[in-house]
Amino acid sequence: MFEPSAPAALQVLPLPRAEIAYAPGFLPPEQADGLFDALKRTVPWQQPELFIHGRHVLTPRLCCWMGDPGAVYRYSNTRFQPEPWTAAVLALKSTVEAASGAVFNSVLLNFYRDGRDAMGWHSDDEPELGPQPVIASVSLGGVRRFLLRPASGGKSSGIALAHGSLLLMRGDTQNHYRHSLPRTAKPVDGRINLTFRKIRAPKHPV
Ligand SMILES: O=C(O)CCC(=O)C(=O)O
Repeated sequence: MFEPSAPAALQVLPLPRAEIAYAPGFLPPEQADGLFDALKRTVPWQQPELFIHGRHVLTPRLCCWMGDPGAVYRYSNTRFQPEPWTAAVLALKSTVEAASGAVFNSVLLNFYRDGRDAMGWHSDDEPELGPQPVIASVSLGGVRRFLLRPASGGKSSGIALAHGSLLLMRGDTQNHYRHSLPRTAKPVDGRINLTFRKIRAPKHPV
C-alpha cells in the first residue's frame, strides 16, 4: 500500500450541485515519481479505435481498462473487458479506498503522451456506474488543466491537477456536470491519470 504524505488534506471545490474534493499532495513526490515510471512500463497500454458520430477514430491518448473479472465497461459504443490488476495499481487502489471511504472494482488508466493527447467533454454517467458514482482520480506526471462545466451549459471552471494529486467526484456531480482534459500547445511532460470506479454487477451477464 502507498503511504499518503499525511491524512490527505481535502479541499472542497465550491461548485453548486456537485461534490468535488481535491488533495494536491495525496502521494509524496518520490512515490508519485516511482509510480509514474512503473505504470508507464508495466501497464498493457492500448490505443482503441472508437466509433463516434459515425466515424472510426483512434483514441487521442493511450488507455487501459483494468479491474476484477466481470467488471465490463462500455463507453463510446465500445465494450471493454478488464485487464488483470497489476501489483502497483492494486496497491494504489487500497490507498485511494482508505482516503475516500469508497470501494472500487475497476480503473480506467489514461496516458497523455504530450499536449496533443486529450479527453473530450463527457460525464462518467454510464448506467453500470449507478446513479451517484464515486470517481477517484489520481494524477501523475505533467500538470494538465481539468475542466468542469454544467451539463445544462454555461461557464467552465478549471483546476490544474498536480503530480500525485487525488480528485474525488461524488454525489450528483456526474448528473450535473461534464468534464474534459483539453489539448495544450504548451510543452508538457507525459501524464498518467487513473480514475477508480465501481461497476455494478450486470443484471444479465453478456
Ligand atoms: O485525465 C483526466 O484527468 C480525466 C480523465 C477522465 O475524464 C475520465 O477518465 O473519465
